[in-house]
Order: sequence, then C-alpha cells, then structure tokens
Amino acid sequence: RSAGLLLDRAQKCHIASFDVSTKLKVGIVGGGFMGRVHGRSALVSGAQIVGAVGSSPARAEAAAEASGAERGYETLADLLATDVDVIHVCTPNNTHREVTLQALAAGKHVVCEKPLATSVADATGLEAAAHEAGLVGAVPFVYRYHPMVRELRARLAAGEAGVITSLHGSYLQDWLAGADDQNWRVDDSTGGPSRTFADIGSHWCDLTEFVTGDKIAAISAQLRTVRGERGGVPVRTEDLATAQFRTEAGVVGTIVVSQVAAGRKNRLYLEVSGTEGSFGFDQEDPDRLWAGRRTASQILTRDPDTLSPGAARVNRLPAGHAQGYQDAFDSFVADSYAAVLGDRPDGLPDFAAGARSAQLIDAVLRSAAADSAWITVPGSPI
Ligand code: SOE
Repeated sequence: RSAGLLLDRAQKCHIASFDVSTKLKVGIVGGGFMGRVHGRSALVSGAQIVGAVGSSPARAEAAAEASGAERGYETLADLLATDVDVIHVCTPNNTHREVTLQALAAGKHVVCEKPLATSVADATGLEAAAHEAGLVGAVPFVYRYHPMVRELRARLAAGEAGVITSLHGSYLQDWLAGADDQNWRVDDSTGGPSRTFADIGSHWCDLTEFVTGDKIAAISAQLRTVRGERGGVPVRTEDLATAQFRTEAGVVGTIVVSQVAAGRKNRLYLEVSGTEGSFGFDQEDPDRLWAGRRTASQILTRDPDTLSPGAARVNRLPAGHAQGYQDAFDSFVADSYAAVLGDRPDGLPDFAAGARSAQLIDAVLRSAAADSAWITVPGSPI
C-alpha cells in the first residue's frame, strides 16, 4: 500500500481521497456526536467503515447508523477480530485507555478522542504503547487543520510578529449553562477529574503551542463550578477555568475557558501580540485571520492563491467557498490515514500531543487545588 493523497492542482485544493488500492478499513467505537463526526471524515477520506460498537451490545446497530458503518458489532473484541486497520475511539473519556490498549494489542492503529486519558500516567502509557507497537496514534486536536491556523503558524515562523510579547484568548461554550444540563463529561467518574479545561482548554493550549512552536512552561489556574449540582446530583468537575502562564521563551499569557458562557457556542479565540505584528484567530470565523500592524492592519482570507504552502496543504475548497469544523476534521483524519499508510504529515497531533495535553490539564488541577500556586509543567526547563 502506498499513500494516495491526491492534489487537485487546478483548484489548488487538497482533496483527501485515496485511490481504491489504498482503501483503509476502519471501525468506530462510540455512537455519539463525535462518532458521527469521525464517521463522516472517514467516508470523505475514502475509508470503508466496516463496523461500529456502541455503549452496549444492544446499541451496536444504533452506533453503526450514527457513524455510517456497514454494521454493528456487539463487542469491541468482535470488531478487533476483523481485518480492520484503524479504530476510532469516540467513547467517554474513562474508557479511552482500555479501548485503545485493546486496539493496539490487536495490531490496529488508533485515532482516540481527547483527552487521550484521564491521568498523566495513563496518557503517557498509551503514548509508549503505540510507540512500542509501531502503530499510529492520533488525537483530534483538529483546529490545527484550519488553513488560517497553518497560515498563522507559517507567519509566526517567518518572524512576522517580531518579538512575541503576549498570548491571550478564550474558549467559551454555553451548552452546559442550564441548571440541569447534563452530559457524561460532567460526571468525573466518566469524564475524568477535569471537565471544561480537559474538553476545550486542551484545544486552546494545543493550538497555541502549535502555532508558536513555544511551550507553556508554568501555569497558575483557578477553577469554578457554578452549577454545584445538576438534576439533584452533586457536580465535582469545573464549569470554567482561568489561568495565566509563561512559556519556555518567556512569553506571558492568559486564558478563560467556560462551558457556562451564554451566547457563546464554540468560540475559541487566540490572539498573539508581537512588537511588529499581531494576529487574531476565531474558530467560529475560521476562514479569516486578523493581521494587526501599527499601520495598515488587515483581515487575511483563505484564498488558495495567497496561502503559504503549509496552509494550502490543508485547504479543501476554492476561495469564497466557506470551510469549517467538519472540513478541519476531514483533513485531520486524512492525515491520520496518510500516517497509517507510511507518510509523516506535518503537524499531525499524535499520542505525544495527547500526553502533553494531559500534563497541562494535570498542572491546572494541581495549581487550582493549591490556591493558584504556580506549577511548573513537567519537562519544562524553567
Ligand atoms: C464538546 O465540548 C465538544 O464537542 C468538544 O469535545 C470538542 O472537542 C470541541 O471541538 C467542540 O465541543
């Protein structure tokens, strides 16, 4: 098998489809919202979704229908016994470790939802297990796949910001703002000890480190649980988190993440300020990038004629044809499959990124538990 990504040169768009000889067989574990998103991307990438597993044997067919799989399998073992190449893990966080370990042990490549695991030890264990098995492990930090994010990364690497002075931003949602809004993520026994930071703060930190190439070295955080109980059940995970941090390069920054911010749906905003130039990216307006200057600030748009090569590689549609969340997901899955087929796609978030994220989540929890004490993120030189 050889990687068969086709580039449509006429439209300068990266079309993520494989020729028939490279069709991968994939299976999806979990039939919720993320299972559907993964399933769509698998189909767009030309894979055959041979099966799905649900939260119980009885829900296998429902999971298959949700994800677009050919059929349901009653157990994970049944699905792993097939000649499936890749397993997508879209189950609640507390099951990621077990499902992923079983898949790796069966010789399958894995795309596992974030957070990769609910503890640092488990996440680093999965990174090691994938490495030892020689299998691909990918984690959908998919915002890396917006072309304007790649454009931002290229411009920062080219020095367009001058000296980067500060990083700030937020990731705000409102789907858990109601007094009785429920989800398995709210319950720490299924979602893990952090909810909002693990679920969406993790995206912001990954994106920031990805575009700057700099790492968060130390962090001071506060957590707040506004809805102390939901439907009469006590809540132990945070509704929102705030943090300030400094990076290995000495840049300072702040972030607010919340799932109880009425009116904000999936609003990740990142601003990079520099002495020569500043940039602002809004995930809900992903085809544009604010490029600030002391004079003549601009709004850059996703025009394949002007994109840097790294951004053009993940571009999917001609200028003026809006791209969004599912497109970014499609590009991520296409790159994951290219890695399975032997490529080394630039910027693919792998299990090392998932383990890195677990370190940051853990640092936030430890800081908040110690009255916002500064915590050095393990592996940082400070
Ligand atoms: C729910 O908070 C969620 O679906 C996250 O789990 C995703 O990672 C994010 O992309 C959108 O919101």
